Amino acid sequence: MKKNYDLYPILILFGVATTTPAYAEEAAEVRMLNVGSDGEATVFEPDIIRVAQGASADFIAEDFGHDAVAVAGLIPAGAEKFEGYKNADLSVTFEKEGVYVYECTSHAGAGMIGLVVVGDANANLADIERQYQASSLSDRAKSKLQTLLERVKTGA
Ligand SMILES: [Cu+2]
Repeated sequence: MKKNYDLYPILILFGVATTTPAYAEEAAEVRMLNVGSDGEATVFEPDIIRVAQGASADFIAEDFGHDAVAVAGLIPAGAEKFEGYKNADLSVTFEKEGVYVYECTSHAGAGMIGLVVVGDANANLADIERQYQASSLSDRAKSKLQTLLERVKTGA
């Protein structure tokens, strides 16, 4: 009996699609905005993204005046501190598991920060909670970070 080899590529594609986690199928993308969809000024949207270990995220300079820069001491141990240029898109590949806190250098004082959660947040969540009060973040950024960390812990 002759086998129908034409079906094999379809079966292979189906296999890949069913074994890939849902969050890896969409490109992780953060927009840098003057005004967020909820009316808040100078925001990263969404302010928390989750990516698989080894996956990338794009920071899109949709409005002028922003950048995305990792905050020293508030990223996983041994992780590369990413640093974008103002008004430029940035693509970052995340090799180390854990939570990355980043800010916009121009609006850090206004609390323009965001989180990238790579794999399991618990890899360094306790470290960040212990260290962020002593970090270079502004008071408004610390206050926002507290809220964001709560959302990470509750999965919101
Ligand atoms: Cu900004």
